[in-house]
Amino acid sequence: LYKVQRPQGYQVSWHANPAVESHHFGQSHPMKPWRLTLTKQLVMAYGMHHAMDLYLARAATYEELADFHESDYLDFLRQVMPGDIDRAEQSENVVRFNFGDDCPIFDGLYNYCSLYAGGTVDAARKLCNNQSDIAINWSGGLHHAKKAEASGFCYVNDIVLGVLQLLRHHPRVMYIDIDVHHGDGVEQAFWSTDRVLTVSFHKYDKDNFFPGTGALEDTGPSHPLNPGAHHSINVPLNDVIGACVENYRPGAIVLQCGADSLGCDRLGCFNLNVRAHGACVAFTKTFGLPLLVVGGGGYTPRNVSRAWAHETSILIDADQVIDSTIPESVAFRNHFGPDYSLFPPLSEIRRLENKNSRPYLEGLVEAVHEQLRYIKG
Ligand code: TV7
Ligand code: CA
Ligand code: ZN
Repeated sequence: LYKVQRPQGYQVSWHANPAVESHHFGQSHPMKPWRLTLTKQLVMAYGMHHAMDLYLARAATYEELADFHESDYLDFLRQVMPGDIDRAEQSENVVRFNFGDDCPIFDGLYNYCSLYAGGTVDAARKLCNNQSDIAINWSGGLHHAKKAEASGFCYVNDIVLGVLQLLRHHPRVMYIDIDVHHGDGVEQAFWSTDRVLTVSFHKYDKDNFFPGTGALEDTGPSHPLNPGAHHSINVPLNDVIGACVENYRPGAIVLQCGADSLGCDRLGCFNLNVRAHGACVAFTKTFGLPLLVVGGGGYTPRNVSRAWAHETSILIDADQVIDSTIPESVAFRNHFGPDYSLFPPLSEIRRLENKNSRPYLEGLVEAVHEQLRYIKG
């Protein structure tokens, strides 16, 4: 049996509640909380759980959710039932709060939301208490939720709640989002403050790709009396994130690891492999700052679980010691065939044209560096 050593000199905490995993968005809906089961099975089969402090996530309380969300919205979320989508007396709120195909009302919805949010709030508090240096909640990362609106499979914005906790202890917090979609909910929540720097990498196509926001030019409200003026996009991590951290000097970093930026994702159209996605996590870790790591998108469960298991191994400093062949003992091992590797050749399975030319990328980097002149920590 595999057993991984604890990392030297720092503590990693794992925040999860298995009750999250059994919720269903509906047969054909791409969001499958079951991917969390698969991730946990991999992490355990590799013995990585021996290297972390394991916490059973509590459900976030109504009051905790109300740190960001409006009570009208939370009241609705708490009392809706499957079927209300078609019930006339609820139709006004269903529309107002944006429930529907992307954000269905399913059994246990409020329970699901409060559990994934509780995990992120707990994780942030452990970082603030110095009881953890890197805190992980793979069930969180639901970056589209607005204060009174569900959006893009997200109902409650656990990231915003986590950042709000971190802001109690740190003057500045940086948010990095490698999900293929724009982290619009987090950006919007902190649009008017210079205490949070949000950086999202994403596919941007105003008319054809959800949510259609996050252009390079959308850098924050430019009014001279408004302190928030900072948001960036679509950029090679090393060249940009390093400069952002150096300039902004955050006290903590929140990293959203949406795995729909991997090749072969059911919804995404990027082409990262598991190692490349993991390299973003490894790079973020090099700053040695308190780090809150959350999940997010990811719609091909076998690859989501590979990526998040690999990233867990990076965070506990065990990526060099675990075997790239998926352990014999793992539950649902058949999902990982025929290669049974942690690192399948994703970018060769579905050949995609590289639409980000060198000059285009250089232009983006240049623009972000230009923008950094306005940002000082
Ligand atoms: C963080 N893309 C969330 C990403 C949210 C993306 C969308 C779907 C989709 C929904 C389904 C479904 C789907 C195959 C894919 C404009 C619309 C088009 C709903 C059918 N199959 C994250 C949200 C995005 C729901 N939404 O960042 C039920 O794809 O593009 C849209 C909006 C209107 C609504 N319709 C889709 O990764 C967690 N939705 C099948 C069944
Ligand atoms: Ca993103
Ligand atoms: Zn996404």
